[in-house]
Amino acid sequence: MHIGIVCYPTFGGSGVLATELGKALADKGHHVHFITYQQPVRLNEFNTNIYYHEVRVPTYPLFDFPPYEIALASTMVDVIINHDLDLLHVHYAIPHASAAYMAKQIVKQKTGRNIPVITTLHGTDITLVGKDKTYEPVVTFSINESDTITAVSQNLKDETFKNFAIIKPIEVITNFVDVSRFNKKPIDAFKKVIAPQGEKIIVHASNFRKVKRVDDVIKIFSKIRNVMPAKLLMVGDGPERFVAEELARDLGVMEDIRFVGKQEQIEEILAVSDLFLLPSENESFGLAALEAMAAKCIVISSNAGGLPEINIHGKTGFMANVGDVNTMSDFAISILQNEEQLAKMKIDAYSHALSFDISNIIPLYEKIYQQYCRLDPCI
Ligand code: GMT
Repeated sequence: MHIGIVCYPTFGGSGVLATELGKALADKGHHVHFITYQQPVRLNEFNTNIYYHEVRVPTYPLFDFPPYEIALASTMVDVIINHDLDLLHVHYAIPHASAAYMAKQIVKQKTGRNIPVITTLHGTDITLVGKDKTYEPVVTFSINESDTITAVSQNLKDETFKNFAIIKPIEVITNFVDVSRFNKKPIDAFKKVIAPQGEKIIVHASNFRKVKRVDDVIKIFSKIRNVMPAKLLMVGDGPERFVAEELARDLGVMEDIRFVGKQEQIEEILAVSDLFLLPSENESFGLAALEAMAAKCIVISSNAGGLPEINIHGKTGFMANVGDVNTMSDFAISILQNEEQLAKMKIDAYSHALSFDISNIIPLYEKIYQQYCRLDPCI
């Protein structure tokens, strides 16, 4: 099939997920057309079945806010018509679902074709930004106008029905991970550089937005460091980075923390790590935590949103209420001091991640696409 994928190209979970989906579909023989304003970060290999269409947003002195949505819709129209796409799959509702609606109407008027639109809801497009009054009417309308709606967790599906007047069914298709990519042997030399005395390695990876509560990550780490030697790797970047750095200095733990910035080879870091911290205020799914589990890293997280759907308390890691840094650090200290239980939980985390392997999830999306297939066989 000829599939258009629209997503954010940055390090955010929805862009990562959409890119990995597109790559997997291309490997299966589909022609995948990415439509974004920048090359997606995980789109780093050549594949003859992958095409990339950049959305250019011309500026003009009159525009304080260049109209990205119009440029996006116009690019969608161009790609749909000139590459004869079978369908559009948009990731993250804002503004992708409404731009897709506009493109659909234009294509219909120009060619008479009804291009199917599949919208995948990812998280903050519903739980944070989307329900803001400024966006809500357009988000509700464009979700309802999608031909198929999917959400990445049961929790996100429930939140969508709670916050928006959705009149169509929503199918849950969870995030996935390519376990073979993350199940890596730790590089000893790398581990030695980070933890020269064999200290336990703790990791956090996110876009350092407020919703991630990176200050809680620092507080939990400081409590762990008070009772045992340990190192913390902070992967990613974003608005809360300076708050985290300042807090680390105030708590006197900065020398044991490395802010390593945005990393494409996150699997190398996870492979040497023992424990992943994700104390988020909200998390529709927590793709970063799933990737950690696939790398045999246990997860200590909040119990917000969809996290209980992936982090099985006492098996793959531990959970506590949002902001309860004492309980999260108590769990961390007790497991890091128990080598035998830590080793067992790492294996359990890995086994659980296997159920979210890419090979189980891609066919679920393909099944949706089949409904809109114009050819036989459908490829
Ligand atoms: O907040 C992020 O990490 C980025 C955000 C995005 O949409 O780019 O992630 C959301 O989508 C991911 C992929 O489906 C989910 O795994 C994340 O849990 C979700 N983030 C939140 O709900 C805060």
